[in-house]
Amino acid sequence: SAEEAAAKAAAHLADTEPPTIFDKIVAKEIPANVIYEDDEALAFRDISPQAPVHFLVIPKKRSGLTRLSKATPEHKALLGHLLYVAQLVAMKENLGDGFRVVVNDGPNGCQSVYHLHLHVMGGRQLTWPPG
Ligand code: IU
Repeated sequence: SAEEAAAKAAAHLADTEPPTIFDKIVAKEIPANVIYEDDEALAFRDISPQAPVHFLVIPKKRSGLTRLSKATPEHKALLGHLLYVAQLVAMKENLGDGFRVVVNDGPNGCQSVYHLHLHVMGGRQLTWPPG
């Protein structure tokens, strides 16, 4: 459909944006404390943890997802997979009492790395609302 073609074109355009430090982590060009990996996703500990457990889940291929708001219908399966991995690794990290998943989008969301990533935080009583 025309809508799908437009979505494909948009995804291609977004992928022409410069690589980020997360591409180097995926390529193992810079070290990271990787705690989970499969064909599509990587999870590693955040370098600046905001909770006793704080890791990031990212797609290995950015696939145009510089930020969540770039998602198209083609990304639905990948987005579902990332959320699935978030809880899988949370359970491996003994966060059975609860945890939080956050996606910062854009300037107002305080996003700093433009390669989609889910923050997973836990290991203490979290508070709500976040700042
Ligand atoms: P943000 O949602 O884009 O603001 O989050 C980026 C996160 O990536 C932030 O929590 C950083 O501490 C983290 N991070 C990292 O773990 N390793 C790095 O080399 C870089 C950032 I640069």
